Amino acid sequence: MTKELFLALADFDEDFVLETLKTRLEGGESPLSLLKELQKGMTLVGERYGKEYYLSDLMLSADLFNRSMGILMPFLSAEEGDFIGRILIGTPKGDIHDLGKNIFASLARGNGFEVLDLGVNVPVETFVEKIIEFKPDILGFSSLITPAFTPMKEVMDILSARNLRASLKVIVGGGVVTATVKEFIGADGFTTDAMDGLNQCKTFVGAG
Ligand code: B12
Repeated sequence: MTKELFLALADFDEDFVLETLKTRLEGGESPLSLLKELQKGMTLVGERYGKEYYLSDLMLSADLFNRSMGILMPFLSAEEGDFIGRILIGTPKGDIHDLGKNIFASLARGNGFEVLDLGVNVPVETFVEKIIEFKPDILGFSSLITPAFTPMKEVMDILSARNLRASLKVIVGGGVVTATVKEFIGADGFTTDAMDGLNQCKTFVGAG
């Protein structure tokens, strides 16, 4: 029996993962369904972390995931849509996870959004300054660790205090995000899936 892709990723079976991706893409499989399998593999790495895996294993998984995305990305961002809106995105202060953010940013760019990506570990004030400068329709936070929830709330509080909140839609994405996080920071949407996030963003700008 052939090995499952998500298991191969979590076991760091690099040759198998990269070969399987190429073969299945050539066979006409949807890059989005392959992405879902890779994401499942990363979730499994997360579950193994603290048991049999260490920080070095998280780093290994990130490296293999990036190589895999090198193969998938050209297929994911192949479509170029008409301009439908602007998204400002970033990973808040204290958090350096960016694999999912980068995927969402590419997907959004390939679907007609102009995206300004502030990167990782973004200070609260930088979010606010760049929102004033770039005037996005949507603010997208990417958040993978719980300590990053408070800085997001701080950004939101400043936006409300300066009357900048009403003209923006806000979405928070990332593997650990739930409806509770959305409520805590006062966002309009949340997601753990880039495609679902893209659909929410399209609806926000009336292009859904
Ligand atoms: C890879 C990884 C790392 C890598 C990150 C490399 C990188 N460049 O990103 C490294 C090694 C750096 C790392 C470090 C740490 N990590 Co880490 N990491 C992971 C792991 C295994 C996978 C995350 C990942 O990339 N998944 C794959 C991507 C594609 O999925 P995703 O991020 O969810 O993104 C998808 C969607 O959510 C969505 N999306 C993402 N962002 C956005 C934004 C918007 C706007 C939208 C619409 C959509 C969207 O689109 C993506 C595609 O569908 C997770 C496990 C997990 N369950 O997630 C732990 C995990 C997130 N890490 C964890 C921890 C604890 C840490 C460390 C504190 C470990 C340590 N002791 O130092 C540090 C924190 C460093 C810091 N200050 O940020 C915990 C967090 C627990 C918590 N609740 O706080 C997790 C959950 C592991 C665990 N089970 O304990 N980590």
